[in-house]
Amino acid sequence: MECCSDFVCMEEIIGRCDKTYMPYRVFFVSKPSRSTCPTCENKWFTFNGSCYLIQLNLTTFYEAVNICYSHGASLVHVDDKAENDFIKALLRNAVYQDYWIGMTENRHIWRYYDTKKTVTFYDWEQGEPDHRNENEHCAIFGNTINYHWADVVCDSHRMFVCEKSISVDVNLCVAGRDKTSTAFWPRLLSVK
Ligand SMILES: [Ca+2]
Repeated sequence: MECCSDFVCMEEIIGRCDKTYMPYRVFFVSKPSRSTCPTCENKWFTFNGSCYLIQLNLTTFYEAVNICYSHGASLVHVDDKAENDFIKALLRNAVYQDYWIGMTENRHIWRYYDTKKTVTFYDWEQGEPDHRNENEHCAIFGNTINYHWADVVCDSHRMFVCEKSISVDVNLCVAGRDKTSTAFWPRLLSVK
């Protein structure tokens, strides 16, 4: 279950979001799973505040960037081990191929392509990045290396994953998604 961005997930099983209103403390409880708050669109996977779309077309790095952009998303960022594990699990269940990661290298420093921020988490395959011929400025999850990372030529063709934040209309969230089903409307459990 995903709570709205400014809500805190209290209980995954029953689907409870909590928000502290000053001076009131209000709990909203609604139907477990998808209807509690908006989650990702159809075909997008949800994880920790982001939505992920696996793209099964083979494109260059820059084509992949543009296609993600057209979806209001970025080529995937991998911020930590948990996110890396999540994405690798997705890829193992997708097509057996390499997938772009949204970062590029310059003078052996890796930065996210869109934000230009230095990358802090890596999952390189042993011996990677090898900067072969000083011509490998992009990175992939490699299918032959159990989806560890490798640097490759940006003009090569790979599949890719787009990522965007879950965008939330808080009013929609409070009202619940199933507006026609009053049984699942949020209930005010306690005020003050
Ligand atoms: Ca390499």
